[in-house]
Amino acid sequence: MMIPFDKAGRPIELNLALAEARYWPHFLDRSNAWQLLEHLIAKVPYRQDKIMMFGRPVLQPRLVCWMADSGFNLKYSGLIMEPTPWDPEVLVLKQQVEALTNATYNSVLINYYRDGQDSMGWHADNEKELGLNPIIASVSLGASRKFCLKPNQSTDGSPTQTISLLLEHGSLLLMGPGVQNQYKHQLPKTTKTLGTRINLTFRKMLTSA
Ligand SMILES: O=C(O)CCC(=O)C(=O)O
Ligand SMILES: [Mn+2]
Repeated sequence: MMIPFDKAGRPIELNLALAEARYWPHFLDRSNAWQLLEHLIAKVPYRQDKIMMFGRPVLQPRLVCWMADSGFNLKYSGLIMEPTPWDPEVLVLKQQVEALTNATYNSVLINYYRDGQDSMGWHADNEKELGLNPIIASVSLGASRKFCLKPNQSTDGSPTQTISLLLEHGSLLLMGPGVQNQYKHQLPKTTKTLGTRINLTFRKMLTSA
């Protein structure tokens, strides 16, 4: 019998100190991934919120959609977002991610980066609603973008070093135990001319915000 997810192959271990993360460059095959990207561009109701930066309201540099089981609100950047109901293709993707990562999720934050100027600053996904040691699975579609991880503290007293990896079209990055507690991550802006990217971070909320 064919196991549908063995195409993803063996993941690359990131070998992080104090945390577990692994990366599957070919989680989705390329044509499925393009089809899914087009579907998500056309069908997902995105929003662009204003957040306070240095005391002034500014538009966030990306579009977002919070999709989750009913009743699971997300609190982020001082806003409460009520969930959009599951899109059927996102639910299929969720099941594929669950099978590969051996975990379950009840929500996903979908981020739409229109070009290299859209970005996400340093943060950890450590809201109390995610519990003590969240596992977050991140699927990337479209333009490849650099993703950075920076430890909160160095383990040997030397300055902390940022680890960068390229998140490619159709890939899956599993941020396992330790990543949200011991590291921060970001998706920096780039002056390179590149197209749209959509990233989906699947999460398991234990309670609603
Ligand atoms: O776009 C990415 O790769 C990162 C997204 C992210 O960190 C988040 O949604 O919390
Ligand atoms: Mn994050």
